[in-house]
Amino acid sequence: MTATVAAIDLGATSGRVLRAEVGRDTLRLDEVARFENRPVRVGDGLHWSVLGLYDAALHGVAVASRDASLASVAVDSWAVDYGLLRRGSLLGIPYSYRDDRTARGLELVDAVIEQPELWQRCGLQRMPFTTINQLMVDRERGLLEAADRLLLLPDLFGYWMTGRMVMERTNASTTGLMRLDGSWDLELMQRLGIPASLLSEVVHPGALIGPIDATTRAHFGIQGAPDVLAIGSHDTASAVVAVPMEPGGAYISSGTWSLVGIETPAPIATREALEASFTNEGGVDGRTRFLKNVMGLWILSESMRTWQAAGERMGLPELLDAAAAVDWRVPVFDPTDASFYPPGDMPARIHAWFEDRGQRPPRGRAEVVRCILESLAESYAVTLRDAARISGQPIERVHVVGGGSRNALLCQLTANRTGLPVVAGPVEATAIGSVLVQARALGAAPESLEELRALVRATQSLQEYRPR
Ligand code: LFR
Repeated sequence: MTATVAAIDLGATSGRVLRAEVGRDTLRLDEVARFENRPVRVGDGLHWSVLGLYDAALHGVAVASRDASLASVAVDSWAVDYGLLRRGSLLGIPYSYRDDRTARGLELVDAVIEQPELWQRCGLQRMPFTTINQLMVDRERGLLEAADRLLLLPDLFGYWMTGRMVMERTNASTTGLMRLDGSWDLELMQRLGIPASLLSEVVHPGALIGPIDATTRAHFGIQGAPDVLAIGSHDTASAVVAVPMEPGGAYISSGTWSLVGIETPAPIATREALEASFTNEGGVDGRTRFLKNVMGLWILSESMRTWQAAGERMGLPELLDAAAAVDWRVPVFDPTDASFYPPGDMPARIHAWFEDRGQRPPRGRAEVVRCILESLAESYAVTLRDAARISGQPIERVHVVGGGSRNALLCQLTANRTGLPVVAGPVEATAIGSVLVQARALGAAPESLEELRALVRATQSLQEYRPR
């Protein structure tokens, strides 16, 4: 038996819809829609075009539902961002986590609770954009007074499709409002003045959210009556499901961000983990994603954008070839520095980073690209060493999944700097994690994560890089 299912995967720079046929020995995917995602700046800040994304995604589902009977659909996206609602209507336009109001949010949270205590409770890496910080800004601006619910973006899409409001567990774990054991931190919410009435019932990956309602199906021309299922709706949670790893394996989920870490049976909320800035996010099947958010190809894509605006005609493949040919040992910078979070002229920021420290900055585009990739690879290597030391789980092999797995230079530099073999692929790990968990819920795919990963290994093309 196989199941035909669809994944809506929203990334910070693009979204896509994939249709898949999944069985015990089958995993075939095809992309049916791809669309741009660009946050839009208006007077009060940087927002996501959620209606545009919803429209493009549901038209994609309609395409996926033609000439195949779709059993289910699921949505994932980046974490932390949300919509506020009142009596079922969305209030305002959801903010992008890259809006700089988050700096104010951090201050507001810090005034109530100190970082070590917060860490003990939720186990999350200190990041400016965590939901809890954003909510404090909403509160200060009086927005929470108007709201009676909060839905993270995949849950908002699920609600729009089905009429049912839920909060999926893996994404909920990125809000800062959830304790390490998966319960809501009601006491903390009270201290912060965030009303608990904003929360909805928590569902776990695999749960049925509900059928797509008839009005929605008719509006978008969706054939049949697919169900909306919960999956790891935090994109990184779904990506980790599809990492074809075995014991000793670590992962880098590489896209706009690089999420670097391991899977552990339980959270690790030790002082060492706090000091090394690790996060404990909820994984599918109750596992923990013990990882660090190490920035990602965002620095490169923003650099490309800056150069293209200045008339550069060389595309990414040519620039990567030129970067591979750079033959001096370029210096490295710390890509996790907060100065690289907001959109803008990354080459200038990199230049300033070295100048401020009295070091020779890279010159020319090829050197800058090489410098970005070497810096990312170096921070991966440090992070993986920390992950192994703190968890006591030895790391023998590194899996790179997501868009960055296509970047051969980055994969090779990662192998060199970690001294470990790197296995690259699959590129569409997030969508694969979504369709596997859907198919499993429908009884068409194997039960354990280990078997699901074996299915990925057996069906997807993977590339190995040896350290040089
Ligand atoms: C990756 C990701 C990361 C999260 C960041 C912001 O797409 O979901 O896991 O830290 O985006 O939400």
